[in-house]
Amino acid sequence: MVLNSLDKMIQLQKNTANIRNICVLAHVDHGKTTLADCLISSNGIISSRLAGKLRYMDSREDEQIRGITMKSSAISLHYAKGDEEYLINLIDSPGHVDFSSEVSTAVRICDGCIIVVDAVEGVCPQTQAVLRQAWLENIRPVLVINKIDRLILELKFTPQEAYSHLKNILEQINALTGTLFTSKVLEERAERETESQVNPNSEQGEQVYDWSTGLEDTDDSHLYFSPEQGNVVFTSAIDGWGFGIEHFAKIYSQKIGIKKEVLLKTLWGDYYINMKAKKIMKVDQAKGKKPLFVQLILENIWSLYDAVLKKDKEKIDKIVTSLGLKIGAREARHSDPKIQINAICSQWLPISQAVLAMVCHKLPSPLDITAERVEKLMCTGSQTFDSLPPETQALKAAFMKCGSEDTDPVIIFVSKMFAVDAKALPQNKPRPLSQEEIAQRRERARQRHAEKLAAAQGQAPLHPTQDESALETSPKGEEPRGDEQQVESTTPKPVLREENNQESFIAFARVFSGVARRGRKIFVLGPKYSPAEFLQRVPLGFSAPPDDLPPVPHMACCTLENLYLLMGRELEDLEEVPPGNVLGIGGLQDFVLKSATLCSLPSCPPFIPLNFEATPIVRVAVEPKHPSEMPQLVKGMKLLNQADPCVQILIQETGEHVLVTAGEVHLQRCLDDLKERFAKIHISVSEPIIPFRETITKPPKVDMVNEEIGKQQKVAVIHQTKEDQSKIPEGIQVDSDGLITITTPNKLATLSVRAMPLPEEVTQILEENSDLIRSMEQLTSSLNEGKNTQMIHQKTQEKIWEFKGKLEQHLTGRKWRNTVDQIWSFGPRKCGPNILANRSEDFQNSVWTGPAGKASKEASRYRDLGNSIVSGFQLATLSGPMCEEPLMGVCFVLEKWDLSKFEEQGASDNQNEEQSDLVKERQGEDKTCSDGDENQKLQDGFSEPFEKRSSQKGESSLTDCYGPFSGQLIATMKEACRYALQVKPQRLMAAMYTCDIMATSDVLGRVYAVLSKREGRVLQEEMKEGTDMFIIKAVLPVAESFGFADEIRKRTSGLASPQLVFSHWEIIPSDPFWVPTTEEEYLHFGEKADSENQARKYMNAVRKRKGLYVEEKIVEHAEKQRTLSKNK
Ligand SMILES: Nc1nc2c(ncn2[C@@H]2O[C@H](COP(=O)(O)OP(=O)(O)OP(=O)(O)O)[C@@H](O)[C@H]2O)c(=O)[nH]1
Ligand SMILES: [Mg+2]
Repeated sequence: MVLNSLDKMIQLQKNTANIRNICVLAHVDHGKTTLADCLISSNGIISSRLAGKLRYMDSREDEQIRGITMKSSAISLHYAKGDEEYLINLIDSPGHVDFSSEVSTAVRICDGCIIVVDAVEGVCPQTQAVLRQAWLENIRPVLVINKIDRLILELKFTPQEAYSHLKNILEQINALTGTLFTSKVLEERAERETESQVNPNSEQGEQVYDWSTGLEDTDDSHLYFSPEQGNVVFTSAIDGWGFGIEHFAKIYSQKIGIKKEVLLKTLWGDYYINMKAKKIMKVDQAKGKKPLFVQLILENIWSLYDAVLKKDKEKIDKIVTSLGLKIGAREARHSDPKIQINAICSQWLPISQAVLAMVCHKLPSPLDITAERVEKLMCTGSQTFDSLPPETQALKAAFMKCGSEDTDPVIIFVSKMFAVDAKALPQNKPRPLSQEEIAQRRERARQRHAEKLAAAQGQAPLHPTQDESALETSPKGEEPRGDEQQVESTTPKPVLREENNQESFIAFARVFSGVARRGRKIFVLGPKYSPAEFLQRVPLGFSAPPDDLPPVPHMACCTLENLYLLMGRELEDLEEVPPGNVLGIGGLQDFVLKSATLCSLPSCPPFIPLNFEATPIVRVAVEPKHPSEMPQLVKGMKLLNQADPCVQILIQETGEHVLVTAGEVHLQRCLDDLKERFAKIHISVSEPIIPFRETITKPPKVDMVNEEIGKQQKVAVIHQTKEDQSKIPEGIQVDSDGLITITTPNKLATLSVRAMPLPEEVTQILEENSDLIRSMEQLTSSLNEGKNTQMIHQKTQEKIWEFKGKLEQHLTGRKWRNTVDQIWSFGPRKCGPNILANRSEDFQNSVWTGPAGKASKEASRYRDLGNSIVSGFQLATLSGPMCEEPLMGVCFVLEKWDLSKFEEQGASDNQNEEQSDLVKERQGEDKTCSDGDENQKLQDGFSEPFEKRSSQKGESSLTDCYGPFSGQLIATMKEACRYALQVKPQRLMAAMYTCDIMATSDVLGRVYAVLSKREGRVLQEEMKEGTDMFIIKAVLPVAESFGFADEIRKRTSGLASPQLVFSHWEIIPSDPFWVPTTEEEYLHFGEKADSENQARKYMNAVRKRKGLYVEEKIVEHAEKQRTLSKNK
């Protein structure tokens, strides 16, 4: 029975002060969904007997089978305390790392969160991650320490031991909060410092840089978790009980006559009670006094468990009567002690009361949204709040007010789109039966039952009664069967049947201001939308989107069609949703891909993008089993993309359809969804595609057997040089230190390029600042286009300087002199971890100076050609020579850029302008001859001396015959970069996961065995205090990770399970092109060196996948085979 009618919920939605939007966050399997079950059962949506077993919020089949949550879902609950009634919008989130993007979508639309920690496992990696997410979104957390029963039943702790263990967990989690807080305060302080440096007049005389002051001045006591503050409860969700110390403080203040306030402060902590004096004293360890928490709380719980487990009926009865509880006869007699415990404890210490009371008291309502959070939500990229247009800044007040009047702007944030079966939508559901219909049905059922009874007794079936035949609507007058009838009444109208197979998308959203009304027109703002740009184009002065709006980039207009109350597995229709509520919105699928901001005013900025912890890294190519089903697959992939916040779908240049997912479990879920829901076809899936990066290193000083290279005689030097020469075609000059000089096919320009490995720190800085580099690039291009809309804000400028400073700090030494100033571009895609530095004297341009000023025609011509050089560099960094994977950590230095011939030609073109007709004619003649030349060039490379064709006439014709000059420059630059790489020692870089494994000591050995088999490296091993659990931190190549989790689980019989998160790229030390060259190497590896070369194996696998040429000998030892056959 559902206690709360829809009307009640609608009424509660209007009282914003009593709304709590909360999500449940934790490490995987710490009991979030079980806790949610308990809270839901308090509303009568599920029976309390099923709470914890049903896992109601895990509505998908695979969630139930695997026992883990994969999607976050919301439910609205009612909670009454005293006179106050609250509406709690509860969101259950997944704990598995693969689905951490679902956590981000949940956290964004909440004001508070419940952090659940398993009392045995304590703080785990995902606990840290979710706590950080909550911090980043500025939402307030409360703590639930769950699974206390495990301390009693599994670890067999005494109450005293349990107390110390719980204290320990609290310390750990508070230490984490402390680190987050400290880093934030220091960051803010540093910001203030820079501001005062920029503005020296504002704060004078502060000479000493004192980091501590910021921390000392800031009160942080409210941030920490402590039972006396009321933000911690202890629970056992599976047994249905939980308590905060307030509950016991109230009881004991009456029982022992000590003030409740005093008890509240002392029930947790090292205090004991002197019963005679009725005084509370500090615990003196020597006297063996027990803390109050142990004596008054834990011991009672322990003795109850003890009594039930020992089946001590007398004691149980005593406890039950002393607590004044009424236990049903069925539960009291039940043989399973767990059911008895549940029955007693859930009455004694109802978990939902404890948790919901804490939520309502300690977590903020939507009205309490802080100015800091609002500003953060409104400022995308490197913008600051002050740099927003005044109209936009004014919206901050609307956020803070969270008002529901008609004049308040409507602001809604859609954090994800989720798919539901169109059948499940309220409008497509069969309408509920009226009272009369129900009565009729009941009557019919009774008659059928009577008939059955009669038949069983051997009597002839009764004829339908007059009454019944009148009721039956069956056209043939046949006797309708009960189940048929059932089907008929629950099947939606035939018109909708077609839609039944369809998925309908619902936006998971929250109203931040104003009332969302059905039928209301609203702007949909994409993440790149800029209110400043809009305000320039369209004057303000309207509150609803007009129909004749000129098209504005990243903005669309739509009507709010269907609004829903999210009730876990169900949706309820709503007409309007007041501010501060979580809701579902139907009909947005054509406007919103994954997330968006909806607003009634165009001055609203898009919300900052969700911050995802996991990077999608596991790729597979998919194709339909039957080629004709390709269109379904493409459509299905599009739907999947929309339905998952983190999956990426790509169509590669090779035509492959690729899915990129966060991990194996995520991949499996996506494939299942694709097969069963979105595409509904059979698909074949490739082996996971493992990404690599290509880079170069410094030449090694020692060989493969650790002998110094310089001292040895190179046995295979001749062989080696031959190989090197074959890689570089003739016509390209390579000097001894790797400078490549190459001329464009038309011989008009010559480029000299060198490749150098960047120091590791620099690559890291580039990776970390890719957003900043992107905004620098956007600024430059908008300035280039002559737009001046985006003024560089002071803060952005400072960030750029800081970034430059960091680069300078690491690029020191003669080799790198002035390199930072010469940086011309980053690549690939203009923001990657590779650098193009321009050392040529003819044309100076760098990323720091912005675009070259609007100068003469000459300069702009250079700029255009410069763009070609940059494009060539971008192409070269996008796919390297080893296996066409992107480059990383390489600096290309353009040493010289000789355009003199091109300029000469340009000058002569000017001279010849008057005789252009004549020239055209001649070009026609020359084309034929130069075509021949081109063929020759293809045959013998660039060997043909340029002088042969150096006549004025020839040159101009050559320009045309090789295509546009800019295109030639791009190709030549790309070639130059590739060759420059090939003359250096090349290396592959592998993607690495960090892997956290929790394991008990007896399976530790097996975990290590699996790790080392898969080339994992253990970084750290830590024992959890008070348990025999170990936490192992390791790194593992992504390439070796497939099936890793399963293997670990199997080998340890499920006692250990790893969590893998992408962390960084690492150079694979072996050289993929390695062949033995030194004497020692020959001795050690033999001439063929057939021992396995990991890097070559990876490289060849990638080349094979991409259909590139792979140098492999199919018959390795032919002579041996012959000998064998002879001997037969
Ligand atoms: N002993 C004990 N087991 C519990 C308790 N709460 C939950 N469990 C068990 O822990 C397991 C995981 O519970 P879930 O509620 O699915 O955990 P979750 O945090 O939702 O897991 P994910 O959603 O996958 O992250 C289940 O087998 C539960 O029965 C508890 O209080 N005590
Ligand atoms: Mg769950």
